[in-house]
Amino acid sequence: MPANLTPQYLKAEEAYRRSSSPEEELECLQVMLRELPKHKGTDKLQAELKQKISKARKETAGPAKGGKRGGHRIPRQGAGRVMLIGGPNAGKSQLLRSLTRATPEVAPYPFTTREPLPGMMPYEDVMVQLIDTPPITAHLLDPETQGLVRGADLVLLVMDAGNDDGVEILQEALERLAQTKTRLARESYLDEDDVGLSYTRTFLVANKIDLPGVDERLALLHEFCDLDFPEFRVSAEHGTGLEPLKQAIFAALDVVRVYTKLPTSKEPDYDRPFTIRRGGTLLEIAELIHKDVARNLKNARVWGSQVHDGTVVKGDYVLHDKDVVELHV
Ligand SMILES: Nc1nc2c(ncn2[C@@H]2O[C@H](COP(=O)(O)OP(=O)(O)OP(=O)(O)O)[C@@H](O)[C@H]2O)c(=O)[nH]1
Ligand SMILES: [Mg+2]
Repeated sequence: MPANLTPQYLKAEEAYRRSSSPEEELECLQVMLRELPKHKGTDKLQAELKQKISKARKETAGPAKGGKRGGHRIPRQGAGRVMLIGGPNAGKSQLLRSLTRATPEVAPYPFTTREPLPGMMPYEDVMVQLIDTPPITAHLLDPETQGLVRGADLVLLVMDAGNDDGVEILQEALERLAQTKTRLARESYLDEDDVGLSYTRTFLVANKIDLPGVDERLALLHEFCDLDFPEFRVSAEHGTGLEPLKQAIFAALDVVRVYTKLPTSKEPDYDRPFTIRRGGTLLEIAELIHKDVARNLKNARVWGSQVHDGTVVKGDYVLHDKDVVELHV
């Protein structure tokens, strides 16, 4: 890893991984190139960044603008984006049905889902975006799905643990992904030595545990596959094991909820919290409300677990889960 990467570089890199439009990608790449320490050790990285910038430029200028392009058709919504991926017939669509109000087609034969389809999963007082996808096989990997996985906060790798071919089908999907620069890991990161290589944090979801033989199949999976993802056992159809999965999904997003209140009202708006990454500041909340609020922010009063009630803070104040803030512009 090249040494001395600035906080600005790392921030831009994280934004690049999560970007949802070519324009955003281009902007992040330009910051990355500007912030990259220029010396022999970063020559390769510099060249790669330049290449990506020129590619992103073409994409933002090209006729495809605004059209369908890998992963950018579905806008980001809610506290985070979670992809449901896996081999055919694993129960991805059934899982989306069980966790959200979306109604994708579920059928007892493979290749039912043809394109990514989002749904919103309620968790406590926030919503999380889940996206069902077409199956991945040795010969099939939908480019839009691949793009979405790169920018996602979390992947649920769904395995059919109720059928004997489940292990092999999952392995095939993993092998297909391993041939691309979009891979799965315990934590999300970009490979520093190969900017295109992106890893997305993943949970293994063993589905159909209402059927017999699940333990044996999981043992087999671990014998043949060196997977170290956190593991959840569920029956999407019967609703078994979904609560712990939901909790873990929310925890993995690593967001804090912030309730805003007007100076004139006694109570904050408890129905619709804003969510930001843990470690985020008051200024980020102001930006979510409106660019003008961010620009004109003087200070805010905060009620929360970490401060005395009504403490006055500035834009760089780091928020905690369930803080209530009253912004003054
Ligand atoms: N027994 C059992 N069957 C399930 C469960 N979840 C899904 N199924 C069944 O498995 C079959 C496939 O489910 P889908 O949700 O369509 O699977 P998919 O992964 O979306 O399949 P593709 O769209 O082809 O990739 C259907 O017959 C479902 O009823 C479960 O928890 N238990
Ligand atoms: Mg499906």
